[in-house]
Amino acid sequence: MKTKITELFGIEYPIIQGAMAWIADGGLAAAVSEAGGLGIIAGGAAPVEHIRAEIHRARAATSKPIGMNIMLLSPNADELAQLAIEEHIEVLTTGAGNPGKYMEAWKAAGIRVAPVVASVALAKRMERAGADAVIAEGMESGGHIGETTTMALLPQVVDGVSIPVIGAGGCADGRGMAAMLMLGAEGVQCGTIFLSAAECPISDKYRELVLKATDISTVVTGRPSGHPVRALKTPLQRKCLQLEKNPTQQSLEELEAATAGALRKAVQDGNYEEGTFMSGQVAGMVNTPSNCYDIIRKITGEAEQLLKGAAARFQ
Ligand code: TUI
Repeated sequence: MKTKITELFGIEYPIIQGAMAWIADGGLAAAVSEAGGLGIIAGGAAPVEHIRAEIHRARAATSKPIGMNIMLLSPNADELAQLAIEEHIEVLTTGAGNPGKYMEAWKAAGIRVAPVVASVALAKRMERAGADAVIAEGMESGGHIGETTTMALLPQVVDGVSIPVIGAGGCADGRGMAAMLMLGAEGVQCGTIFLSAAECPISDKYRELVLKATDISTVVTGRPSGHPVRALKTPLQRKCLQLEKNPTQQSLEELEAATAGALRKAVQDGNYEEGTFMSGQVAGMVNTPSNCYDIIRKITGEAEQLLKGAAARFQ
């Protein structure tokens, strides 16, 4: 399945695994890359030496390209930016900010850079700064999100830049992939579907909640603090929504305290009461345990069939 993105990243299928903080480790990234997509190691949630070890772990498991993500709100973003250069990471993605100040050093090191954007304006700025591609992420996504849906954002970003665009948010099967390709994407980024993969290191409770989720299982909290986050509707998210109805300085501080470390509690401990189980809106379509190889084959196979048959459907 050749597109500008498979060419640019040196991969077989234009599927990028979303960087999920505390989740996307070297094992998951290697499994995705080995299956022909692009695996991404999430940087930021852990000390730099831990991320370095995860990169080494992925390198030992696959000789295919490996990506890394830098969450720009992370206090060690500067160190991670340097780590990517030292470890000869093939592809860097960024989230939750503008990576402009790092771009020159990354390009000089020969790294392919694809920042996540939630607006056309940032996409254009990233193109001018030298980005090789952008990832247009709609608010269907799990985790930290912007305000625009994939359906509306993706074609506008495609129209706004000349570099290849990867669609993100709302893709868990071949229909989503075909739709994004029709909107002008050269590839897709998927996160939530990989929560169903055997190689994904999440607690049993996390996997169970995603597999059981429906179309209306996610909520967005954190809007008053300026960092909206989509996650499964669990006791902590309900408490956040309640407190956000009448936000005061005190309640926002209370929220901040309840939220700190809540993702780790979900991922590692499966703590239903105190965890934040980040997930995209497609959780309702993620119903069966699988593995990275089968997920990538299924999505790309279905998309190819749909696109091949499209003309015949409307005669
Ligand atoms: O970054 C993500 N998703 C994330 S990061 C994360 S960890 C976290 N936990 C708690 C609070 C905040 C973060 C969990 N999920 N996706 C990429 C993404 N980037 N989504 C939205 C954006 C974005 C938004 C605004 C990027 C740039 C931006 O504006 C930057 C500017 O300077 O204009």
